[in-house]
Amino acid sequence: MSTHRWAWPVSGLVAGLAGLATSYFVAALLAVRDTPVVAVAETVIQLSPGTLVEWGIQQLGVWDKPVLIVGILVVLALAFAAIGALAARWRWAALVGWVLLAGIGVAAVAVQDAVPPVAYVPLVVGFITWVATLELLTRRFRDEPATTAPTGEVAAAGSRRGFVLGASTVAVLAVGLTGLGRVVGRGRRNVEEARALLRLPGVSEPRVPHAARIGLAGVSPWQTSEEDFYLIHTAITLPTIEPDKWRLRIHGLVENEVVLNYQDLVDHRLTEAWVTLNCVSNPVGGNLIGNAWWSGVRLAELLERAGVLPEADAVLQTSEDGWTCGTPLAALTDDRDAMLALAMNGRPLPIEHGFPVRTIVPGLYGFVSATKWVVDLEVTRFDRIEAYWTGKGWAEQAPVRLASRIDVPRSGDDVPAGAVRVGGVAWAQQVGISGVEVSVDGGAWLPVEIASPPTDDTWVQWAGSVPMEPGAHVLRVRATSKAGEVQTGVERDVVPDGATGWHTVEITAEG
Ligand SMILES: Nc1nc2c(c(=O)[nH]1)N[C@H]1C(S)=C(S)[C@@H](COP(=O)(O)O)O[C@H]1N2
Ligand SMILES: [Mo]
Repeated sequence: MSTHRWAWPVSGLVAGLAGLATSYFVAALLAVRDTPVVAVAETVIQLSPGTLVEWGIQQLGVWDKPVLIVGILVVLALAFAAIGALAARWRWAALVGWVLLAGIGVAAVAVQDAVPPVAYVPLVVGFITWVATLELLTRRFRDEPATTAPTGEVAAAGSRRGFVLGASTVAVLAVGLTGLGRVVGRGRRNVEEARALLRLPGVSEPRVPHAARIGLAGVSPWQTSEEDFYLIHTAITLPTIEPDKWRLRIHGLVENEVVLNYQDLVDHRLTEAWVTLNCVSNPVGGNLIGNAWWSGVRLAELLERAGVLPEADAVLQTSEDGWTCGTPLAALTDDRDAMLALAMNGRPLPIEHGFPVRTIVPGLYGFVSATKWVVDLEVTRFDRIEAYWTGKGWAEQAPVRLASRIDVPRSGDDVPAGAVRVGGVAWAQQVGISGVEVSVDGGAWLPVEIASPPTDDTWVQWAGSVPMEPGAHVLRVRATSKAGEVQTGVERDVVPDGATGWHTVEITAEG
C-alpha cells in the first residue's frame, strides 16, 4: 500500500487553501479593495457577454456574485488537488501550476481600475504560501519508495499519522486566518459604507483655474487625483474610524479643553484651499508630492476657542494609530489655511489619506504637520515633547524647501534635435515661485515660462523650449522663489529636513 496516492492531491488542496487564506488575510490587513479571488470574479463578469450576466442576475438575484465566487473556489479546489497529484510524478509541475494560477490572479487584478501596487502583495504572499506549504506537507513522503517492505509498514503508518497531523494543522490555521481576515475587513467595509453615505454641504467641487495650467503634455497634472496622490504612513493596518465615533481633544496649555465630534466640524464654517503636500523623504526629482483641493475647519479658530497659554510654542498631534508629530504653534494660528481637513478633491477623505479627519498645514513637510486619522492635539512646548520621526534623527522644524522637477523629457528619452519642449513643476509653498530656468550641458541658465496658480501654497507648472544639437545632453532645472531665493545646486540628502540639489535628466537628441 502507499500513502502517496491520496496524500499528494490532499497536500495540493491544503496548500492551495492555505495560500488563499494568507492572501485573503493580507488583503484585509492592507485594506486592498479586491482580494485576488474577487478580482477574478469581477474579471469574469467583465468578460462575460452582457446577456449571460443579465441572465445570471435574473436567475440568482443578489446571490449572483456569491454563486460566482463559490464556483471559482470549486474550480480552484479542483486545480489545487490536480496540482498536488501532478507533483507526485513531476515536482516542477506543481510550480508551473502555481505560477499559472497566480498569473491569472495578477492579470485579473491588473485589469481593474486604478490598481495601487499593494494590490499585488496578497498574490505574492499566497504564491509563497502555496509553494512552501506543498513542500512542507510532502517532505516526509517525497523520497519514500512507492512499494513498502514489511519493515516499512510501521514507518509508513508513522508518516501517515504525521502527514494527517500536519495537513490538519495547516487547514485549521487557514480557517482561523480567514476568520481573522473577515474581522479585520469588516471594519473597513463599514467605514467605506459610512464614507459613501456622507454628505458634506460646505464642500465644493474642485475647479482648476485656467491660469494654473501650462498646457504641455507630460507635465504632471496640476491637480493630483486621489489615485495618483502619494501615500506615506507607518500604520500596517489602516485605522478605520466611523465618523460618528470620531472625537478630537484639544488640551494641554490651554484655558479651556475642547472636545469636538465630526458633526461639530461639518456644522462649522469650512475653509477650502489648494495646497500641495510633500514628503520630506522625496528625493530630488521624486514623486512624493501632490496637489489637492482640501476642505476643512481652520485650526486657528479652534485653537482660539481653546485659549492658548502664552508659554506654548508647539502642538503635539496624535493619530488614532499612535503616530505623532510636533507642529509649530505659529503655523497653526497665523493667517495660512492650516486646517482639520474633511475632504480632498471635493469628496470625503479616502481612508488611506486619513478619513475621517486629517491635518493640512501649507508650507510644512507632512511628517511635522499632516497627521492622518488625527484624534488628539496637545498644546505644548517643543522642549517637552519628542514626536515619532524627530526621535529617529529627523528635524524638529521642517518648512518645505524651494525645489523644482523636470517631467518632460524623462531621463533616457530620445527627442528630435532642434527646439526641444521641456516642462515640469516647481514649488515653494507659503513663499511662491517667481521664475524657473533650465540649463543644457551646464551652459547658461535660460528662463522658461511659468503658470499662475491662484495661491503660493501650490506647485507651479513650467514649460519652455531649448535648442539642442544632435547628441547626448544633460538638462537641469532650478527655481527662484518670490522671496528672491535661488534654488541651490548643493546636493543634500533627505535626512534630516529635506533634499536639495538640481534635478537633472539625461537625454539624446537625434538629428
Ligand atoms: N497617522 C499618520 N499620519 C501621517 C503619517 C503617518 O505615518 N501616520 N505620515 C506623514 C507623512 S511623513 C506624510 S509625507 C504625509 C503623507 O500624506 P498622504 O499619505 O496623504 O500623502 O502624511 C503624514 N501623516
Ligand atoms: Mo513624509
